[in-house]
Amino acid sequence: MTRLPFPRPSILFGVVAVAAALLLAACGTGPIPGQSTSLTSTSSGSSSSSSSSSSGCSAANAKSAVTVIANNSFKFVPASVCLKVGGTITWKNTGNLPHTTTDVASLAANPANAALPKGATGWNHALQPGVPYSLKFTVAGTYKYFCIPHELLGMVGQITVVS
Ligand SMILES: [Cu+2]
Repeated sequence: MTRLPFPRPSILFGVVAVAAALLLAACGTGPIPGQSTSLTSTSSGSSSSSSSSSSGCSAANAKSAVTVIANNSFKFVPASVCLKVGGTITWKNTGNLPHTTTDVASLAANPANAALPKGATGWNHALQPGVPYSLKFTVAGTYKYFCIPHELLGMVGQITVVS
């Protein structure tokens, strides 16, 4: 596993942990709507009904190129993306804090914040302020990703890729 070049001072980690505890105390469970418990259970059939996502994402409304902003409010905007297979997402860090876009379960504080369709490859890339990063998605399914330093503040995103 590659490690990112960011320093992770323990004082920052402590702040993040405290903030996350406060958030959890205030909100209970995660705020992501439309979460499904059957992310990988639809891959057994060979029928072409690949648009059965819980997020309302289908071939009709999927986009082929989407820009996702990472901002100083510890959010990915939009947090949920509906993408055509073969489409590209470009992340842009419009703030002045370092972020990452990461879909590697072993790098997550909560592995539920990372999800990959079968056959897809995870990624972990630093998002420096002002430096865009693009990724092409060739495997349909549901992806969940996060920002390593801000995962516990809720900096998470979801990508649904449909054919
Ligand atoms: Cu971040």
